[in-house]
Amino acid sequence: MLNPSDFVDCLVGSGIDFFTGVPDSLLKSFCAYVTDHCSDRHVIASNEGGAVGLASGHYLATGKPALVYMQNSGQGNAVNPLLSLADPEVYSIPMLLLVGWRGMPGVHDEPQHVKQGKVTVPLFETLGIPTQVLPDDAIAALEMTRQAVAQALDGKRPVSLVVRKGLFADYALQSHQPDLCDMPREGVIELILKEYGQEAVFVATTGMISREVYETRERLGQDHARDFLTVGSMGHASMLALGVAKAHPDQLVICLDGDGASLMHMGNMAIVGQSGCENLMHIVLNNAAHDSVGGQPTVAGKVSLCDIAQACGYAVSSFMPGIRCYAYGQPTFMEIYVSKGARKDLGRPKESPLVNKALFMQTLGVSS
Ligand SMILES: Cc1ncc(C[n+]2csc(CCOP(=O)(O)OP(=O)(O)O)c2C)c(N)n1
Repeated sequence: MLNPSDFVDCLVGSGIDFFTGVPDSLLKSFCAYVTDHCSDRHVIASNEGGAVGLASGHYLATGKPALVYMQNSGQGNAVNPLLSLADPEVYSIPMLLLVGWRGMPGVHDEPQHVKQGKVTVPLFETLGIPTQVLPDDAIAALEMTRQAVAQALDGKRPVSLVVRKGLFADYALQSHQPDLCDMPREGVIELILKEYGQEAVFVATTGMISREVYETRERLGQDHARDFLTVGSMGHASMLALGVAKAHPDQLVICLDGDGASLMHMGNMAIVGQSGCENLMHIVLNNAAHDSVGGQPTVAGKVSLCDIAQACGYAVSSFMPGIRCYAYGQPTFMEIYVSKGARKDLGRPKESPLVNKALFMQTLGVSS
């Protein structure tokens, strides 16, 4: 097992003292350690492509490579700047990528990680990025890290290290930001489902929000056919909801989003805001954290998502039980502050994504 502090010391000793990325559950200890100990040299990016951009700027300004960490789900977000900015055939910018390997072949994982897990290493190979899997032995892992940094510097190129589940020794985040509100997210989801659960169809975002929607439906004795649980594809739920809302103008469509997810592809807010779909309600459950992968902070505690939504063309509204808070001639936006954390015994959807899709389409009267 690798101690996150030893890993950071090794990076610093090898010439990397700037860290950026998007948190991942397999890198939870490492992300928590840099959040606690490297605050002036660490930026949590909104998406993995942005982190590659930031690392590139850091190199241009200092001549030093940065570390970019991500879950392998974020490879897609990073591909464009890796190929058209940092690649040796373009600006040739050294950086080290640290990539959590969800869905590693042979290790059981959630359905959304299986395909990504299979293609993680081949995808880097196709991109021409030298890639190695960090071994479990700490000394060997540190040696591989030193060599990878040297390779990035010598070749002036991105080099990646892939991280298996359980590599990092436990380290718990110390610097928790205070909660924006003491209302648990699952309690708010219950209120929303009690109010709109049988009237609207729902598109829920990646992570705990989808799992809590599923569990709350079970608890309320409601079926799951009105909910599309976007288990992967972080940041795209609002556009998915827009696709449904445009095709079914008489159907209320509610997107239940997270603050991390809405920041990840915030441009979607401008498109949804200008869509004119008054049957679309976009609700962000804001805990100012990437709660589902370890609670690392987002900037959403200090950024007014409501102001942004209003400027994008949404009607900003509040959740009021018993009152229909939508259909203002434009899409509705609600930002609801919630606390961090979830039940320890929170379950996962029992149906496969394919079954979820078929039931949801059936609800919309479409055959799949
Ligand atoms: C492209 C991509 N990057 C990273 C992840 C890992 N990930 C899963 S859930 C999550 C945090 C989501 O945070 P937020 O939307 O604020 O919801 P919360 O978990 O706080 O309810 C992250 C980073 C992912 N699934 N996809």
